[in-house]
Amino acid sequence: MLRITRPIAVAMFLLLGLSSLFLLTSFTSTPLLSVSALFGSSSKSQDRIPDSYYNDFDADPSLDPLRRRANATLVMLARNSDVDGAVRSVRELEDRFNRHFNYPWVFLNEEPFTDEFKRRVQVLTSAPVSFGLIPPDMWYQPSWIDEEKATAARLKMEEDNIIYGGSLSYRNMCRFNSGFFYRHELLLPYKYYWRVEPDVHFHCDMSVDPFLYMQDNNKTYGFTITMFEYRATIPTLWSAVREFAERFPEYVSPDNAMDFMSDDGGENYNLCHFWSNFEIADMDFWRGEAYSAFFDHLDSKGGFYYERWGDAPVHSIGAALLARKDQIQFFREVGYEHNPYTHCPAETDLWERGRCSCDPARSFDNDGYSCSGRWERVNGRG
Ligand SMILES: Nc1nc2c(ncn2[C@@H]2O[C@H](COP(=O)(O)OP(=O)(O)OP(=O)(O)O)[C@@H](O)[C@H]2O)c(=O)[nH]1
Ligand SMILES: [Mg+2]
Repeated sequence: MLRITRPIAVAMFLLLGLSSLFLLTSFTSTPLLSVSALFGSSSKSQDRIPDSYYNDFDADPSLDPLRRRANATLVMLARNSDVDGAVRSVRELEDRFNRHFNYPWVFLNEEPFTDEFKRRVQVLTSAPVSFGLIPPDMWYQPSWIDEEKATAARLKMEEDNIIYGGSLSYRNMCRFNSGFFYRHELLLPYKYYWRVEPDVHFHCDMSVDPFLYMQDNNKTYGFTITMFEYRATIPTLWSAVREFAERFPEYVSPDNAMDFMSDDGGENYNLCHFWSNFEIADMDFWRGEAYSAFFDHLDSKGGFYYERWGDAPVHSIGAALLARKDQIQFFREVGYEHNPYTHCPAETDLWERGRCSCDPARSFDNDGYSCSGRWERVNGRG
């Protein structure tokens, strides 16, 4: 007689569990969550930028001018009135990173930049700097939006005290960042970008070229801070995403990161997103067929104006759905602050190597409102 010993019983239980999980996920109508994404196996150190990417600027402050460079730019969207904050951000990123690497800067605005803005920014860097005007059709509310409905939505959100709920220009900005900046003529020559906002802080030396790391490792999207979105700004976003996935299953990536954004196989959004005021990403991904179809689908719903869809959840869901999870990079090495939150490297060697001015104990990663613990978990770390 076959006796079922305890280890055999456990193994059978696990096998049965796994196969029913497979059956369950393979019969959901929307293939948002790929089964293999559930089984991440990487260790905590696996996503760190390898030592070979670090430069020793103490030993040799100048980089070989013939060194490998990526096709990349730093980009900032700003108003003329943002000039002081823009100057502070550029100064810090130049000091911490770009004075060694000399990547170009692109500044964009829907109004012409003043001579004062240009002068104050240009003096900060020896890298090429260009200033672009955003064409009106990339910025302003499209004519097919029902203005009465949009106005009513803004008034209601303002009444409900939703941050930027009553602002039209904020909505223009979110739609532009979601679907247009990478099509601006000044950005078309470049593949990778680092998004920088006025008044942010870079707390650590960056002696690595993050663009080369992205390029060599086929990365699509890099972030430092991740958190929950305000549900009231995106009431119908997830249903539009689901509709997209049902209509265009061919664009949904295998091994995607949907388990980071949904706790129930894609049924509902858990509101986690990458905070897009910092992004290092591949514009060819945004320009590609899949994300273009995704943006057009979302845009056609009018949610940028009838609600207040942010570029953060739109980029994040786009990247999580249409790229593989291993193409999304947590830049744990970068000390970054956008009021009121800071990401500070938790790993002592990274913090020391970067001569970071932030306090790891106060890193937003430790906050209950952060999704970074969840990111580590779905990647099999912690
Ligand atoms: N040219 C232009 N840039 C804008 C406009 N509104 C926002 N921006 C820029 O778009 C980016 C995001 O705007 P922010 O006002 O910082 O929005 P936020 O980060 O969600 O909110 P804050 O907490 O206020 O920083 C920043 O780079 C701003 O400079 C605008 O109307 N015109
Ligand atoms: Mg900001």
